[in-house]
Amino acid sequence: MQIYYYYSHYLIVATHFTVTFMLKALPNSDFTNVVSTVNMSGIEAWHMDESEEDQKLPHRLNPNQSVSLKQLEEIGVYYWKLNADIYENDPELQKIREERGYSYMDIITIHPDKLPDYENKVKMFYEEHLHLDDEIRYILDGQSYFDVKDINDRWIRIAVSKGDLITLPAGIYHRFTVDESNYTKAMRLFVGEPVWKAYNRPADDFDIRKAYVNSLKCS
Ligand code: KMT
Repeated sequence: MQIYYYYSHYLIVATHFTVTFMLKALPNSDFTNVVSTVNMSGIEAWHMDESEEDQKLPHRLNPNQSVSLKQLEEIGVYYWKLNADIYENDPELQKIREERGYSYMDIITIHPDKLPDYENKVKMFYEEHLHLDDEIRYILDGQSYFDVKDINDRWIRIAVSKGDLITLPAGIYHRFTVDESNYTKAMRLFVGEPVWKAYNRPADDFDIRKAYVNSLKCS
């Protein structure tokens, strides 16, 4: 009996050290992403249908064509799962902000009663556009969709909800919409002073667009 106790104790300790070592051996962003993958309770992405119906619907293909985290990373989209209940004092969020220089933050609540000119803003967010900087959003409550264009110019819909921190690279064509719940509260992060300007498609002549397209060719 005692020998079994020592053996199982040994196994637990050995597994702990092996996993810790494997995670620490990875570069920092990979470390965070692996941890996120382990804790992941649900970012989900899929290729969209072509229907012009209500933007707030899921727009899945039938059968569904899901898109993995790895495929998202290949087009420069990164993801972390955090504990949004402690966002005001979260060392993990703090670490990401320090490492990546996300010095600016504000909080936006997208809801008909909270956001002036709600319906027009929802339409505006849904125009296909790019930014000159990364778009970094941490979902504190509710849920919504970020759509990004893949390498073949097909829409990928990414469902985000409480605890999801997502970064979209500068130069990627994308758009945003609430779902039918009409509610998302999100932290907007930025390196330095925020620049909200969106350039609607076509914006192919921008240097940032060319750099982004080149980065895809090289990867
Ligand atoms: C913005 O800049 O306000 C947006 O991108 C809207 C979506 S925030 C979840």
